[in-house]
Amino acid sequence: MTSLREGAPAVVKREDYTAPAFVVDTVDLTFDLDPAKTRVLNKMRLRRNPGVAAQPLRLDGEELNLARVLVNGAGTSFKMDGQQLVLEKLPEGDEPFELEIFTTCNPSKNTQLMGLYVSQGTFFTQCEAEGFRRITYFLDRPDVMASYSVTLRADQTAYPVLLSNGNLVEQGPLEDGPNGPRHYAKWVDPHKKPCYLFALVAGSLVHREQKILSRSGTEHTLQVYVRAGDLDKTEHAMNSLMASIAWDEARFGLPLDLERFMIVATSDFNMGAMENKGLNIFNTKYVLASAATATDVDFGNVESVVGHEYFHNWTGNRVTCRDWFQLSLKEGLTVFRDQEFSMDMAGSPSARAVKRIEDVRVLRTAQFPEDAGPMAHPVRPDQYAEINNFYTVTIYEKGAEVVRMQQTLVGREGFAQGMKLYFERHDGQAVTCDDFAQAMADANPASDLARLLPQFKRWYSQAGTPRVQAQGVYDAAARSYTLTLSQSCPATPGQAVKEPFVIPVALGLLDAQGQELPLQLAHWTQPEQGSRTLVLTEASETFTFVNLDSEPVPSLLRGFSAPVVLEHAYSDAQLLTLLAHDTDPFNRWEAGQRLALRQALAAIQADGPVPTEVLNGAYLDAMRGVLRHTGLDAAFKELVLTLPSETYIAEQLDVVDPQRIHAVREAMRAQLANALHADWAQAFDAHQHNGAYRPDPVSSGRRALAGLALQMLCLAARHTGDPVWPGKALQRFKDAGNMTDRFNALNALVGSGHALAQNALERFHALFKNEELVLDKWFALQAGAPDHGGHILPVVKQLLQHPDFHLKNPNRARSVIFSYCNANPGAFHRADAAGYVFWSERVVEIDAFNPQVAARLARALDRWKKLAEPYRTAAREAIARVAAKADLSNDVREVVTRALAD
Ligand code: B3K
Ligand code: ZN
Repeated sequence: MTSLREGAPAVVKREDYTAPAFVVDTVDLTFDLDPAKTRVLNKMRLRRNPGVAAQPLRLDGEELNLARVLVNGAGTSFKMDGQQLVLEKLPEGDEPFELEIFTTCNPSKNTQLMGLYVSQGTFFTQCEAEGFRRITYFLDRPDVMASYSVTLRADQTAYPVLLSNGNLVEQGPLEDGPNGPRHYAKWVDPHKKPCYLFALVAGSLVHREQKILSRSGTEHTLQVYVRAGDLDKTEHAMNSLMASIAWDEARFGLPLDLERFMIVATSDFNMGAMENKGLNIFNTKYVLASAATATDVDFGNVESVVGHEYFHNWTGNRVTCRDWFQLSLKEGLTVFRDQEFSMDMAGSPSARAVKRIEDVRVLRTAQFPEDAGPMAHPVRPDQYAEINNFYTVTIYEKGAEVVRMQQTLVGREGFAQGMKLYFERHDGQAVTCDDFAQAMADANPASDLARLLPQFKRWYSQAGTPRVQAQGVYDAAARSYTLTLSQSCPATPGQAVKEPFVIPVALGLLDAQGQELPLQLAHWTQPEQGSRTLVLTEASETFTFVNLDSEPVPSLLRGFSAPVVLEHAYSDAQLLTLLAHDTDPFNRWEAGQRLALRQALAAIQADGPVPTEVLNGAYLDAMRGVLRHTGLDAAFKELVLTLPSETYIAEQLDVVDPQRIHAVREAMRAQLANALHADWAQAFDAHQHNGAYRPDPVSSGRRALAGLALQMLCLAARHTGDPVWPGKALQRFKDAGNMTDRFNALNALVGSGHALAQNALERFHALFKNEELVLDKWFALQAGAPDHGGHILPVVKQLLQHPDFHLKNPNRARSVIFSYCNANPGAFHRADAAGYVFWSERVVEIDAFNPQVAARLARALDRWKKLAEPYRTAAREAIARVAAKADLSNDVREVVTRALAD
């Protein structure tokens, strides 16, 4: 992020890439750590890059005070060009030379949390994407990889722990300073790395340690550092790290390449975590977990984020990105890897499907809107004004789907071979998305991926969510079923026309009783059992299945085999068949979602007031059937019985009236609550006891279903006035032996707007007033609760005045402001525009000290153009008010400029 706050932000283009003019071989950093004035001595050994024409050295820097520049030990002339330090008089030729730069910076004033900053008295760094330039002048780009040694010097009492990347090679006392004893530690990283992977931590921390042996018998030390008092919440993170290490070795043959691997937690962090080589820095939210303070979802997130950052050690760190346009090379691939890890950890086919459904839900509720909005960009973008704005669901989650499709096209074993070739070719290099896909194809020369590679790569270059239309015609006389698949992709900013994609469509056919039918395409001699993946490459293609005695029910896009919108004119009866019988659990769930969605859309688009009966009897009976089913897992039932979100429903409409969507969905929830009352009660009773807390898929699924049941029972009580279930919810809230049950009970009371909720909220606050992460939940629950007559915004405003609310802490800001603006559409979109006014004020307020967080919040109105009046005009005015501010960061400027573009 740049602090340039005037004029139009400069746009960086992928096509302008040129290799660096200099190579940095070694970097030797010495820090004298002081919150107000940290001194940084940066001694580098550089050479001119042989293949590049001789030119001045331009080093990036930001908010640094420059004191001294020496070349080969002697003073030299230099000039500043904007934020860059330019050295023109450097030794000619290929010989290496020494460059010494001495700067100071002020970590205590660093509210952006990029570069070197202080959180609760401890120093942390965050360098990705362009934070290293806030620490010292450097060639701050990922394709400059160097060997680092780092000496940290600090007061011993305040900063007893001094950490950096690699191995600790020396430590000891220094002469006393004005604050008493001082000490130092020297770290050497054995691996070359780009500067975005540099890290240091200095402060008063405690740690959990674990020794492990890798498959080859090498010993490694694993450490998790936290504040004193949090050690009892680190066991799950350590277990997750050990499981990640074992998994990467077993599945991909990738071992830990470091003697020591450290994770450090901080409460002040802009995102989830950071994969710095050997020294991962984490938001506490993704490290700390105990039964008393974390929910099952939190436990799952810790496992997946610990895995994600660890997997970056190979996919990101050993092989990194040539430039930031290639970000998905490491992020899409690493998300794919963490998804696979979580699935393998989950074990049973049902638990794997639950994870897949959850991932697809994220993709469809967050990435599909992004792909259809003003910030739409390809998985490998062509340009950006601010790279931090491109850490998006498209780069991450759609990028992971693009990797997943490659696995689908080459098979699981072929994919492992492709990974092997990728590392053989590129270990130690900074490469491109093309290099990855090429390795995958070359390792599988006979695969569809190799055959279709140039076309497949359109997934990297074309933005937008493709739509696949499926039409089936059964010919009784010919006993054949002809399936026509057609694809199209809407225009996105800067891309009016799209070429056809390579779309793997996994499918099966069921008979009317739900039995899986053998598949036989017309040209096959033999039928096949089970699923088959068709590869759609043309705008439209026809596939004819033969030997079918009756019209089949197609189960299309099984497992969500491609990130597309699938349109097919299913009859209700066909969807009910799929919901009841499909062997593919994803499509079983999807059938239920489609049934609910079509009824929601009918009620939303109908004239007149919102009906109380939105859901038909067949759907309610089917849901009852799922709830009572003895063969389905609780976790899966919970997913099926959860209605599509308001955001997802909105995406299906051309014109969005958020209040009508909210009202219709609330009516559906109420109907589901009332109509299935006895079944919910039975489900709650059957799933409420789970023994000693363990966050495994089976017991967490049981807690999830019990939680949903309780929510439904309290919702029904709101309509009937029945005091029994709210009373039971309060009791459970009090008695619960773990945070999941406790929070679900609280949520049931708050979500149903019951009078007992207030009392429970107060107790909850009193119980957990010293637990930051639990307080975040407390804030988020209130800001994200279902709105009744506009009551949430005043609640939100009051929460901002709460003594525990701290705007500068990103987790806390997110817990209230994002929960309201980004995650509570029914409360945020108000006819009086007060939600938008609130949003615009907060964007500007936060932008003044933390542009990255502000720019995320600024995305809340991305889809304003779809809104019905009066929301549309009011939203545009709110965005225009933000855009009219003269001193916006590049980050927010880019978001609002794109939002207002035609
Ligand atoms: N690579 C980091 C994200 C850095 C974000 C910089 N704005 C975390 C991750 O994806 O693992
Ligand atoms: Zn990542």
